[in-house]
Amino acid sequence: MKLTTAQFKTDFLAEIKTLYATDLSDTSAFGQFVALGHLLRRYDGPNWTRTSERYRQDDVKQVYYFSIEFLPGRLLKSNLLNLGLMQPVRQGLQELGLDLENISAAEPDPGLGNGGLGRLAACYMDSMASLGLAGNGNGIRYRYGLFKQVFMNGYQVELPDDWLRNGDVWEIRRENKACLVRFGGNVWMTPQADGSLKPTYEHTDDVLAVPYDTGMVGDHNGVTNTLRLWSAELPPSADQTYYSQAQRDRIDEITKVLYPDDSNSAGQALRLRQEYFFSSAGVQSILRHYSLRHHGVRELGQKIAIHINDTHPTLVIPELMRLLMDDHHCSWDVAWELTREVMSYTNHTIMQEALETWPIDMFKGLLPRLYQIVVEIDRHYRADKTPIFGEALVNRTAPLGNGQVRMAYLAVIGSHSVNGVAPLHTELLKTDVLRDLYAVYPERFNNKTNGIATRRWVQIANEPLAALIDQKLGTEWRHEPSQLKLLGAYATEPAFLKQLTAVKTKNKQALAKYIQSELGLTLRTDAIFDVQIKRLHAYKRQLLHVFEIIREYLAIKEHPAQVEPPRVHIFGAKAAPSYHYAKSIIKLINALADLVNHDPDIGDRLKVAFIPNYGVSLGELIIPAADVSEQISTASKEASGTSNMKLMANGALSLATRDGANIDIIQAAGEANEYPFGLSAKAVYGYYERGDYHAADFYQADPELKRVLDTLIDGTIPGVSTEGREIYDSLLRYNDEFFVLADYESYIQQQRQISHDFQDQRQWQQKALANIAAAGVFSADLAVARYADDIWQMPHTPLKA
Ligand code: 7GP
Repeated sequence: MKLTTAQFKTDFLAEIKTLYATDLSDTSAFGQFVALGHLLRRYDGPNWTRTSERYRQDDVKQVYYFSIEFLPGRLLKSNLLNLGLMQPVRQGLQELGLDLENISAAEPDPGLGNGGLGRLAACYMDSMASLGLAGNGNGIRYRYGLFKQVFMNGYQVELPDDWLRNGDVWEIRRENKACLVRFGGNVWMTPQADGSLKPTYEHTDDVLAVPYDTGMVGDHNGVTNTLRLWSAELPPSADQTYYSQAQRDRIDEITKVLYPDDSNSAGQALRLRQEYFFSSAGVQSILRHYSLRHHGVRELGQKIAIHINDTHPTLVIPELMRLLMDDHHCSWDVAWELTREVMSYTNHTIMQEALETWPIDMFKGLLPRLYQIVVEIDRHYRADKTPIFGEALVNRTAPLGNGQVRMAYLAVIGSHSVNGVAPLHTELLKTDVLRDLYAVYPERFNNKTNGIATRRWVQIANEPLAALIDQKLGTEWRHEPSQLKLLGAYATEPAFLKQLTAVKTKNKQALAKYIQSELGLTLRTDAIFDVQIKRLHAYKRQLLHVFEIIREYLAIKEHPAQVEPPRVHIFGAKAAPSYHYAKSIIKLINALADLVNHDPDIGDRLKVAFIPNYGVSLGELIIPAADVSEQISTASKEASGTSNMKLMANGALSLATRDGANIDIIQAAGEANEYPFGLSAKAVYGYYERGDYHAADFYQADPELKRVLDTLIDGTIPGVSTEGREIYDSLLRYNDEFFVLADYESYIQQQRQISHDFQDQRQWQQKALANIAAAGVFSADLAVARYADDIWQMPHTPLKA
């Protein structure tokens, strides 16, 4: 949209007056943020209304992306960017004596997700709007997001994240669109005159699902889509006193707090209630909306796609069956055909413990009607498939088995598409995790490699880099990230490489300033910024990175004359509160940081910064400042990774195992521009098959490794006698589940190579450039276009691949 600086200033001052009945000098940065948010909503309002109207009038197919997590990050700057208002607003604020950065920092960052899965959902919302796809998000409006992490004496402490305390400027509460979700009680089916069955419910606990909508603004295209998050409330009732306090609490609890588990199934009745709550409310509202325009449900498959982001929303399958049969009078066969046509499922992990299952007794008690339907799905599956695949395989793969409802199997059986998120991951789904179901439905399996929103992760997070790219390529790359590859032409232009170094230094200074103020740690910006940011999990192997730090520490202590380029090791990672081992690693890193950072022999040659409370906003600060991107999971364990893509796009070189999308990154940027190492997935599976991994052999064979490991238990690192012993034992007594010791040597070798290569800044920046130029391949726009083409069958703005 067009907006002059002068007009903006007038509008902004008027907004301040209306909201606060005072003038600008009397407002806080947060107050200014709220006013700016209101103003942007006003500017964008016509787009949002027009978008919904156009979808309705043209009766376009709509996709509903169901996800129990969304991690959108702050929206102020991304809305400004996508509306094309960044320049006049920044300028106008400056003329008023304000700073956009300050105001943006006052915006709460909604932590409605744990990690990669939730952030991916948010990147995809941005891309759907930017592609002009009729894409809707559907999730939960948690009153408390993921816990706020602080460190006390080096230990992780979790504080509540009260992100809604001052309200949310972007959301619209739509009580008129609320629906009822039923739990518990009894249900029985009564035959009707026309031969159909009608359910009668008694003693159910009814919960009111109230939607809150947030506009998802497309990239300069006038499109604003909707992210709908549901909140659980007391149903409107004539006699409110009927609800006891316990009942009120039970309702309140449903959308109160996000489960802090990542790559782990949370086996709690409350989690199951959350899952059914947003699945049911979402599907009800889809059908209600659809029925406004259509008679009957025959066209459902042409007009609606429902995407199941990991197994948490799988109950959309039996819920759609329920509504089609009980409310729309479909036969089983018609309902089943429509359901499978509409549904598609993405798997995000191969970790066994993340494959959700629910005890049948719990499921039946909480969702009696849904249970009847799942039993029926199970019965049909067994009847259809046993003659072809035999009883053993069908028993292994049916939705009901071992006293459990098996969500992943239900998701595959009830969908027309199942995808993994990187080629290796999809391959492992076919050959390992979902092997038996792949035998039954080979045509359903496909790969959709993850992607990231370069708008947020380059244009917003790294303005200096974006401006430099503009100088060379113009601005088209901002809407077509694949054009980044044209940067390759400048690899031999020394002046440009120098500018790249200058950009990186500027970003390192910004991060160093933050670390100085938060951790009181002074950093050299000519040091190698070696970054690992992701959830704390044994398979992600922060521990391997720790061993490199110990090795560097010992090397400086023992051979002070040997000079390597200075290093800063930067971590950001939350551990699930109940994940004891991960928390021990946090304590170890903090204790090591304490030792290293205060040792006068070390000085500024080596620093360790564990930045607390990692999340989207901190990612935007850390990623542009990284030289090295640590992607060091045990091969086969990381489904894809997405921080690997964000770091690459910002010119960090990957120190990476051949796991997840690292493989594709290494291929896209070229082996020579990354630092691959370690066991392959095949080698890891080889160990599993032969059962001949002996971690202790590596310890015995490599004196340097032995020396490093011994520091865990010999008092070298003060304050970790318990944690050090626990970790040491996990490696040597319990045989190192994630092959840390097997990969140590090749990892260290690449770390040495990095220290060597970093000294030639020209060559280093050429490699960084190769990474930036290749990053366009991993644009979320391209990924979402592939979902639209292959899975959802939806037309969209064409993209130049
Ligand atoms: C993550 C995967 O661990 C990561 O490799 C991938 O890039 C990301 O999803 C997006 O696809 N998985 C989760 O965050 C998660 O919670 C458990 O998985 C269901």
